[in-house]
Amino acid sequence: MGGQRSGDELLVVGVSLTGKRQLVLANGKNGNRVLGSQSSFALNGEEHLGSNYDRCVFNEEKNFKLELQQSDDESLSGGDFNVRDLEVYLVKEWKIPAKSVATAQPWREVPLWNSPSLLSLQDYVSKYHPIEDTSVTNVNILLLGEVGAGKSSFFNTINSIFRGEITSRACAGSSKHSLTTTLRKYRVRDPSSGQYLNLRLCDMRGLEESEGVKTQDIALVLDGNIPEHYQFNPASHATPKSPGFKRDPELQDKVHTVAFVIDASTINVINTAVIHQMKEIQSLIIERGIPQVIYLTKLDKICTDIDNDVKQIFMSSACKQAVDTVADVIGVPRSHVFPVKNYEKESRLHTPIDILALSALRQTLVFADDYLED
Ligand SMILES: Nc1nc2c(ncn2[C@@H]2O[C@H](COP(=O)(O)OP(=O)(O)OP(=O)(O)O)[C@@H](O)[C@H]2O)c(=O)[nH]1
Ligand SMILES: [Mg+2]
Repeated sequence: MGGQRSGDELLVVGVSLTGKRQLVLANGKNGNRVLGSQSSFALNGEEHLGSNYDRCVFNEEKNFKLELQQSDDESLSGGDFNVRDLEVYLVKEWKIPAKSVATAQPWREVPLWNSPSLLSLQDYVSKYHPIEDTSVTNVNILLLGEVGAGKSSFFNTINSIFRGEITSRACAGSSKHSLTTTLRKYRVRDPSSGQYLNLRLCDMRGLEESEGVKTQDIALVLDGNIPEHYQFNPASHATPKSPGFKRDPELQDKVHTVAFVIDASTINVINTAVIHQMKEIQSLIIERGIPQVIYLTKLDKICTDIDNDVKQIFMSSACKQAVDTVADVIGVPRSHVFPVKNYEKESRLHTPIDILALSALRQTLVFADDYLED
């Protein structure tokens, strides 16, 4: 398949898959629906090609080639294998992976990418206790963000660091709707002490336009009313009659810091409904005086230098630009935005990846203490 980028719009002119099936992607002018030989169906259910179809290679002329895998054509065609010829599909925005442009100076203080630096961060997190004179023994950090942003992967990354090997306790992957459907308050064990860390990473269903979690449910999560394992229902929010609903939550049950998890490779195309919901959620967070941070993920997808070597993150102009944009769009100080690279393709731990994730977590714990102090 091929196409040409023009301005901010990318026109995909056709697809021809080898074998019997022929697919040509349709555009949005037919209400984003395409005609198969016998039926009509929504293309991919969305206005843009999802992360399932992002194996996109650009050449110097900005022509691109999208490499589809065998499994893609089923999801593209909605399982309709009678599809032969479809119309052109218009992709509204496609971020071209930035060429490696290094800034003259690092845009933020660069950590020492070595084992002592990692050990000191690990030591801080494993010895962390919420400030005394509160009843709180564990701080609750809520991971919140769009479907597929990397919330569960961030928990897996932290858990892997302490386990000393790549782990995958939380289910992570690409899917049209949120893979995580319940509220999980994950604890992390530090094998060196045999103790659990004094924090919980709360993972939940992602935000999305149609089937996402309701803002009312998020208010209840912030206030500690919703129990662990609660199954979010996109059609209706929790009520005091919901199973396990906590009518009188204590400070220990509440969220003490919110970490918005944002996919750097899609910040320019975040669905406006999702941004609107994030703003509503922010009002709830601000009303409650809860600190907020941003974990900016998938930077390896916007800068080839970072993909090759995570240590380049603070020298990458694409990363700096992404941090500036997200701070502006979400409305938080840039110092609250933490670039991270989650474990996803790696088969062993890498010190720089660990340092980025633990630096983000360390600062989040400092903010959580600020909240508890007040
Ligand atoms: N390249 C890259 N991929 C990532 C990164 N973080 C997560 N991913 C991938 O993105 C996909 C979605 O990650 P998840 O952790 O499942 O995202 P989520 O926010 O939990 O998504 P839902 O539970 O579906 O709302 C997975 O395929 C991950 O492997 C990252 O930093 N870089
Ligand atoms: Mg998840």
